[in-house]
Amino acid sequence: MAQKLPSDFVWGFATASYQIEGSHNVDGRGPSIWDTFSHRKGTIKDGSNGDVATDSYRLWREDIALLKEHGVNAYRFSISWSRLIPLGGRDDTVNETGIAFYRQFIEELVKNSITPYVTLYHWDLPQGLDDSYGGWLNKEEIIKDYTHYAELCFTRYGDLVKNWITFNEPWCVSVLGYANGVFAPGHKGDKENWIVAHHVILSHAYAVRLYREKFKGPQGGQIGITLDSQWLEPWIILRRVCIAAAQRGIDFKLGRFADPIYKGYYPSAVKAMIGDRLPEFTDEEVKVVKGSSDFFGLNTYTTQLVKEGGEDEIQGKVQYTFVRPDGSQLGTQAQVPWLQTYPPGFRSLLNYVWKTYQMPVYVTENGFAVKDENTLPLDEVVHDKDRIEYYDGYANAVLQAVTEDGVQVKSYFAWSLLDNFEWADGYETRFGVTYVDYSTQKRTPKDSARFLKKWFSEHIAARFCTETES
Ligand code: PNW
Repeated sequence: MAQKLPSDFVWGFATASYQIEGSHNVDGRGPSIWDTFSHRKGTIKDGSNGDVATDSYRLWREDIALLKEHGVNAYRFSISWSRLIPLGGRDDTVNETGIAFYRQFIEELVKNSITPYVTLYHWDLPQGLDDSYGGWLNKEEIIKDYTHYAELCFTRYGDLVKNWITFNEPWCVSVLGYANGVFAPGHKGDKENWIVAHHVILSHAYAVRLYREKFKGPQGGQIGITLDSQWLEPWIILRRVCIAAAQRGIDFKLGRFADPIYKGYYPSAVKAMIGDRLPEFTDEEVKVVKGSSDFFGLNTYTTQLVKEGGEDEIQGKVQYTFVRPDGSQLGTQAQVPWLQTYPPGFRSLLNYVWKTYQMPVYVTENGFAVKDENTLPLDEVVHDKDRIEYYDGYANAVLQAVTEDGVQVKSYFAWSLLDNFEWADGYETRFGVTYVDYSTQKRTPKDSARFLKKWFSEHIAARFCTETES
C-alpha cells in the first residue's frame, strides 16, 4: 500500500474576514484600516473594495455547506476585530451582535464536524486605533489593546476553538503596509516596517503568555503564529555566492520573525544590515517572545531563484528571479507576477523549517490564481487545469515530506475556499476553488475543489485499521 498521511491529518480551506465578509457597516461593525485604504482612490487595481466581497457575513451558511461539499475536516477563518470592538481599544464598548455572529458560526462548524482554526488578526486593524495613536507604531498601547482583544476571543469562543493563530503574515503587515505602501495603511519608507514588525512580535507573544497562563489549562487548546515565505533556491545551484544569497534572503523574509519567536533573537545578517533601525528586545521581553508559539504556522505559495546583489534592503540585498540560467522559467505562471508552480521548492521549505526550528508545521495557506481566469466564461473557468496541476504537485510534496523525509506536517489549508477580495488586486485575481459570480453571489465549485476532495480522501489514513486493509 502506498504511504499515507496520518489519520489525524488536518485539511481544509482558509479565508480572511475582510476578503469575504462584506457588510462593512452593519450590526455595529466599526471601520478597519482596510475600509479606509480601499476607499482611497488609486489603491486597488480595479477600484473595488470589501464593502460586499463574497457577502459571507450574510451567506455564511452557504459557505459551511460548501465546506461540507468539499469534504474538509477543518476551516481556517479570521475574526474582524472591529466587529467585536468597533473602536478597537481596551476601554471601548464590546459589540454583542458581532460576538454572537462568530459564536453562531463556530457552533455550526463544530456541529458539522469541521474543526475551526481561528486567526485573530488578518490585517484589518480597527481604524479607531490607527486614528487615536497610530496603531502598530505605538508599542505600549497596541500590545495592551491587542492582548485585550485576544482575551475577549479566548473567553467567548475558547470552549469551542482549540486552535488559535495570533497573526497572519507579519511580513505582509509590516513590509506591504509600512514600507512599500501597497497594503493598508499605505505608509512608505525604510524605518517603520522594522518597528511595526517588532510590535507585532511582542503583541503576539504577550497574547500567547496570557493564553497559556489563563486559558490553555482549562480549555486545552494550542496557540501560535503564521509566517509567510517562499522557498529561495540559489540561482546557480553550487555557486557559493548564490548559496549565501539564498540563506540571507531567507533570513530577511522568514528569519526576521521566526528567529525571535523560536530562538529569542534576530538573525545576525539582519542586525548587521539594518543597524540601529532594528529595535531590541529587553531581557524581560526575550523571555516572553522566545518559545511563544506552540507550532510553526506556514503560508507559502512559490519558490524564487536568488542571486547576490541589488539595493533592496528589505530582501537583504539579494535579487529574485523565476528565470533559470538557461533562460527557462521555473514553473507555470499564475495571474500574479510573484507566483509560479514549483513543488520541489515546497518540499525543501518544509524540510528547512523542520530542521531549523524543530516544531510541528501547520501549512495554513497554499494556493494558485489561474492566469486570466477573470476573463473566461464560466464553462471554461470551472476547468481550472493549472490550479489542479499546482495542488497535485504541492499536496504530493507534503506527502513526500511527511512519509519520506520525516517532517512533521500536521495540516494543509488551501487558499482559498472561494474567489474573494484579493487585496490590492481587487477581484481581478481569483484564488478560489469555488467560482463566485460577483453580480449574483452564486458559487460554483471548480474542478480543483473535486480534485482536492478526492486527493485527501485517498491520502489520509483511515482512523481505524480494519483487517481487510493490506
Ligand atoms: C496571502 N506576496 O497574502 C494572504 O494571507 C492572503 O490573504 C492572500 O489572499 C493570499 O496570500 C494570496 O495572495 C500574500 O506579494 C500577499 O508575495 C502577497 C504576497 C504573498 C502572500
